[in-house]
Amino acid sequence: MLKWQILDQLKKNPESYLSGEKLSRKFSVSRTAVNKAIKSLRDEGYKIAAFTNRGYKLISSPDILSEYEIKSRLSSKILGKEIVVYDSLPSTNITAKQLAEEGLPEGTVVLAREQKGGRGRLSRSFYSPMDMGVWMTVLLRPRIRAEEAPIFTIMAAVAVNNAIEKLCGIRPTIKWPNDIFLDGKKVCGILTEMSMEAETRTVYHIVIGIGINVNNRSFPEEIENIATSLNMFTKNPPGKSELAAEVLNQLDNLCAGRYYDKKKGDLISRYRSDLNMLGKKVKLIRGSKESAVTALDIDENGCLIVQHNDKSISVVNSGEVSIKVPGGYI
Ligand code: BT5
Repeated sequence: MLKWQILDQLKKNPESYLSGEKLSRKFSVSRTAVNKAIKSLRDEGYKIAAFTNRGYKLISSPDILSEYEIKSRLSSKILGKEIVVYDSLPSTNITAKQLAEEGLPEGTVVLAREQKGGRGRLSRSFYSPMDMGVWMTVLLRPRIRAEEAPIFTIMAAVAVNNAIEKLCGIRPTIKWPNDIFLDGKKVCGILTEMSMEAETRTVYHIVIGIGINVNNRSFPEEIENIATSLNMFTKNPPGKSELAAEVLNQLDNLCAGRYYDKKKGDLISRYRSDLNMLGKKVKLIRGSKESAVTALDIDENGCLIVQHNDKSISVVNSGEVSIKVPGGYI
């Protein structure tokens, strides 16, 4: 598309002006077509200066989720083959599952500027307001059995931490299995869902939903004490497309080599060192059952090893854990 070709040129020449005439010759289009493309870029929020006799210069790019801004930063092999960005969706996980059923390829990524029905686990909701964060879902089609699927949540958590560390200079911690924390508050949640064949428990597809708060200034009352956002930790939070692309690059890197097999040891030790709960008393919530246990370690599949009050030890592969803090649990 002409406007993206022109934007490429403007980005490649940040210091100089590019004349309309030069651009029209380069892409063999009319001057009117160049003007139209510039107008369309401006409508999308790109600030482009224009000086008679000198031409155009890109002053700034908008902080929006866009296919162009993400793709131009990707170095991935599998992820981002197809990128679909919506203005508003009920949930990127729901749309990704529909696209998976329609046969879209592995590596498809669905993003939305806002989600009206963002989902957490166990039908909980995930607050995803317009242009405040990265709300995205990755579609994968690994040949694995359902029991192996939780490793994808672990990969996503490490990928998010790697990306935030690279772009913001701070490394968050992880609350097993799927929450990313900064300074004791949740900055990101991950929801991995799958479709499988009931008989053989072979996975058809997996969708990994990742929600990262980036620009939030406030949260609804019910989560204001437990939620946080990247802009509360750095004066210059990354652009949302930049962050989305870095998470995809990191996740792709962890997925590479028939998914996780080759690098599983590294992945688990990285995840373990990011966990914020080992050695601590945690509340284990499984269905309607709750018990106080000590989180000891995680095993090679990412399952949590806990010690009960009677000193017996068990391995937890599902359910949920709350961390005990003074005065309660988070
Ligand atoms: C999660 O569930 O944290 C998984 C969230 C996954 C969100 C992504 S966004 C893209 C994709 N599309 C979707 O529809 N979902 C995924 P869970 O561990 O169950 O936590 C849910 C709880 O987190 C809620 O009950 C709130 O207490 C809290 N919460 C809700 N919105 C939040 C936010 N924006 N930031 C921090 N905490 C939040």
